[in-house]
Amino acid sequence: LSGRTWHWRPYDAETVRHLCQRFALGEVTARLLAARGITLADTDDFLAPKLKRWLPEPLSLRDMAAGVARLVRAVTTTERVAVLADYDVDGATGAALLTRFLASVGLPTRLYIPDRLTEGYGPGVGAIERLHGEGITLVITVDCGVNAFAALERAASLGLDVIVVDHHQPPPRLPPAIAQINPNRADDDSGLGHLAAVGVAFLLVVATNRALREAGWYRPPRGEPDLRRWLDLVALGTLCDMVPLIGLNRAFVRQGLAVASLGGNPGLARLAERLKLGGAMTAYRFAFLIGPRINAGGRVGQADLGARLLITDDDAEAAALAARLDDLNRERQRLERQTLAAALGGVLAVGREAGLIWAEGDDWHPGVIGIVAARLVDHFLKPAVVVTRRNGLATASARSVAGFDLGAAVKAAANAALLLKGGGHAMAAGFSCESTKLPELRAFLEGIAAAATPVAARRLEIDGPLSLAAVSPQLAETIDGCAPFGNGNPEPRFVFRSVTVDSLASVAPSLTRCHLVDLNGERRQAVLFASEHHPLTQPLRALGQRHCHVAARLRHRGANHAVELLIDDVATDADG
Ligand SMILES: [Mn+2]
Repeated sequence: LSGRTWHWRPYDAETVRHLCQRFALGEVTARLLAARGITLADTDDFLAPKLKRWLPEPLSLRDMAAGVARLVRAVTTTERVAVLADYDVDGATGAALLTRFLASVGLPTRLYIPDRLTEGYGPGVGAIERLHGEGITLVITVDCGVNAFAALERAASLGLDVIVVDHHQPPPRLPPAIAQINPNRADDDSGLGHLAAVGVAFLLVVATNRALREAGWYRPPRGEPDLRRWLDLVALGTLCDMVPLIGLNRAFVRQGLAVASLGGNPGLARLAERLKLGGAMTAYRFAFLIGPRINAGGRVGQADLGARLLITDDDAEAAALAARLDDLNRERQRLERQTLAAALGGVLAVGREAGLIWAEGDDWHPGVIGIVAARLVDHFLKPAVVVTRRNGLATASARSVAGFDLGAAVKAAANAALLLKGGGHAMAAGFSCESTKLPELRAFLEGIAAAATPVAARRLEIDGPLSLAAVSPQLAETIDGCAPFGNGNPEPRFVFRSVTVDSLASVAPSLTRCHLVDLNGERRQAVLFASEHHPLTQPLRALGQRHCHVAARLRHRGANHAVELLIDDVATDADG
């Protein structure tokens, strides 16, 4: 009913049979593994990813050796060091990891998180001059810096050393730095391009720790820190940055979630408490409940709150910061709802024939337009641009679907002199321009979108049919064995055939609850997250007692581990 087509994830029946026999797996699990390309030889590493097995030699990253040598010198001579990071979760966790590690080896550091609204993204010339003025002699940038020509050239001219720890796509020529540690450098052959910045930062920590040990830094009474206790930070940043959950990332997340469940980080513990998250930490909780609160400060409040929450060891401060971030997140949600409603209203008023969704308004909060663009993509399954206008200036955030290279389109617009500045990658981009240029710019981008054929957003991948009777806490636990899910390891989705939808109730603005009932009278709780305007909401209500097929994922609910179904799409026989 949403306009998407359903596709079975293909798998090899022979592999499924072997997996069942060799590993005593249930048929459903074996099917999931086979559909994800996991072979017999990989199965152990997949089901129980060990850090020891996946952790590479950190020095295999280009420039790692130079960065480690410089950092060791800073530690052993107690230099004044600053950690500068983006406010988002990857940046905040990377900054917290480096800050905690350096503090544990005796080096206090200065935290600097630029305000995206006033300073822009990454290190600016102003930040570099300020840190230099404070007597800082070494800056480590995390999750930013690879493109910061002006700032890094200024630092070089001031004699301020910089180590860049990043994973963003680098330009052909790199700005000057003591070390540019980035697995996505063209000349880096570590094969670690899937890491988030916090993952790269962890490798810097591993290598620096080893170098300090070899330099005799840990002679008593000074002890060596246990790096594993900070894997909670690595897992959080990795999950929230939406990098593929494969190889080392999988090991980081699995081990990090186990560490997080012990509650050793006061900030994370207080935040989980505030959200009433009892029990073990899960990938879902990190990605969708904790993560948005960590970066809420950067979106609508004060940029460094998230990083400070992750750094503090003071329980009272942790509780205060957790409360503040939770409040800011509520404010962000309110702004997001308001902006989404206004944007949807505008889009629906003009119809939806174009190959690109365009929404613009005055004084929409720049901190939420990216999220609103992502919601519009979910809704219309087309690339979306959300523009906020203020004082003759327009700022935009855009999200795409597979098959349409948004970054390239924005670059083309910049080359056509339509933008003041702009950049991004295939799936997400941002730009600013003069408001008077908007009509021309819109026509320009719609022209490019019309020529493209975005297809993937219209596909819904399905792992297979399942009966309602099979939906149980035991099955959910089995599926959790294949977690964490995300990019590169899609969460299992099943089809429940010939069911009716019963006791439908709208319980919140974007939340509908119901029961699915099959021909045998088996019932299960289900939930649909979709606003009133979502293409599924009205048709679902109009179904009545007619049979339909439901595509859904399993979700634990509450502390009692009941299982409910998260509805992704519904088809009737009329859909063919
Ligand atoms: Mn990142």
